[in-house]
Amino acid sequence: MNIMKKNYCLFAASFFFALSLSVSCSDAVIAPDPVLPVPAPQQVRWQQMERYAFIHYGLNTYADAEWGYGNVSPELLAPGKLDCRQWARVLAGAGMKGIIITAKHHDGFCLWPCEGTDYDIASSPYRDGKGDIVRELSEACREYGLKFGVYVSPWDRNRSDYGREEYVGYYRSQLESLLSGDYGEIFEVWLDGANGGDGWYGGADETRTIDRRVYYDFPSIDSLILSLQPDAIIFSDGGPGCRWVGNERGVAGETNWSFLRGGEVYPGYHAAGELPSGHEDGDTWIPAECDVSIRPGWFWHADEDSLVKSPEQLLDLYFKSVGRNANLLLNVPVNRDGLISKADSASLYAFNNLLSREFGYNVLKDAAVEASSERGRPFRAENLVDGDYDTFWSVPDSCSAPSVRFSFVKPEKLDKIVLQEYIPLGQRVVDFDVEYLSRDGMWMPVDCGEQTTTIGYKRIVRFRPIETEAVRVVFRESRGPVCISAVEAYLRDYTQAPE
Ligand code: FUL
Repeated sequence: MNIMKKNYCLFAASFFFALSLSVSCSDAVIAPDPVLPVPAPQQVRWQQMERYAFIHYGLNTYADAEWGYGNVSPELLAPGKLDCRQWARVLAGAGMKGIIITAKHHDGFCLWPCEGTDYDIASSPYRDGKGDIVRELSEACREYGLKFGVYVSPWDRNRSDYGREEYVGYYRSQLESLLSGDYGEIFEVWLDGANGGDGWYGGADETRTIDRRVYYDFPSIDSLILSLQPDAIIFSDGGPGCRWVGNERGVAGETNWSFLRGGEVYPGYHAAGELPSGHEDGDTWIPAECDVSIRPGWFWHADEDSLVKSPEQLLDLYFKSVGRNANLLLNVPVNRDGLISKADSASLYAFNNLLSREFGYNVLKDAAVEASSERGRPFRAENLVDGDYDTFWSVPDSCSAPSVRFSFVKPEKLDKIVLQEYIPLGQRVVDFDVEYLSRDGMWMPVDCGEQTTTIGYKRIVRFRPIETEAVRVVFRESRGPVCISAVEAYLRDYTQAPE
């Protein structure tokens, strides 16, 4: 349908636009009813963070491993120059809004002094066994205005009791110690889907299989987390706070619904192919998060220093995650000195500069805005360009396929458009088109090479640069009247308002 859609008759489209402008839909000033499911307020705040960093660091950093077996000595953790303030400074400087650290990865080693195990930082030479990297980082995050989150692997390849009920009690006590408030507010708790397999298991050195659906009793783990940190977003393959995007390349679906069918997706879910787009018929708000590493591995390896993603690659990931209604969780591993390497910080800063070049000046700010229909003054089309997410343009319930047009005094150049739905009332848009007025007065589709289906919290449509006197967005299909918070348009390296 989508390909066919691109071949529609332009004449008919222009006729439709002219017709819809002349039809006056009945004026209603109450906001549209929500279209379920809708996000919790903390999910809206989380989505507004857009991009934040992962840090993978631990014994794997020294053992040159990705999945530690759980048998490496804590003696290895002896970073000469470890400085959590450097991590926070670099990441905040690169525009990240928070940091999530591997407090415990699959090897079971804890970066904080953890009761119930001696496979932790207290057994390492770091600060003579008196260190606590979770605390140091949480304080550095506060200092640099970043939110702080923890990755706490359910799988533990070190524990002798892994696979038995006792282990689940131990795991819960770990969550309690991390989330009880000692480390301040935690914005996200990351529950990985890798669960069970071979490991050291206290010397048993064997393979252990658990039933991923029932072993941990995840619903009660979620309740425990939320009882301690009510605003925390819980990540897992199936949420409940946010979901895995289904790949580790950092790429969301062009069509991306922020819903899943409740209770269907669990950590280690078999049909990960459903996750980039979500479930269109889902009944539970579970938006996507794109986790991806700046290097091939999640942990630091000397031989990957030359393989750090370039600023242009990071920019592309931004468009394919944040630009497709997902959040970007970008991993930046800390090296053996206990620092973010220069290669990584250089790429991150340059990526941040590229973003400023991409989004320098919103050319729609000076445009005349004209909608095919409006739902009364509080929902007028000018809300699209007022820079306030909480005001939005909407149309009467009876209006289908509305459109909005932006006209310039003189031709403007642009190469991308940013659209935002007002998600507190639900995700609605199913199908839309971006068009521009050609020199001969025809409405032409922009050349974006992507499906223009869902929008959600944010959708960025990049296209071959155009020069035009007007652009318009036609909302062809929607689950209820559209509620659009913002439409912006940009041209790379265009940073000045016109004279
Ligand atoms: C995966 C883990 O197995 C990797 O080691 C890494 O932590 C990544 C973010 O999630 O599932």
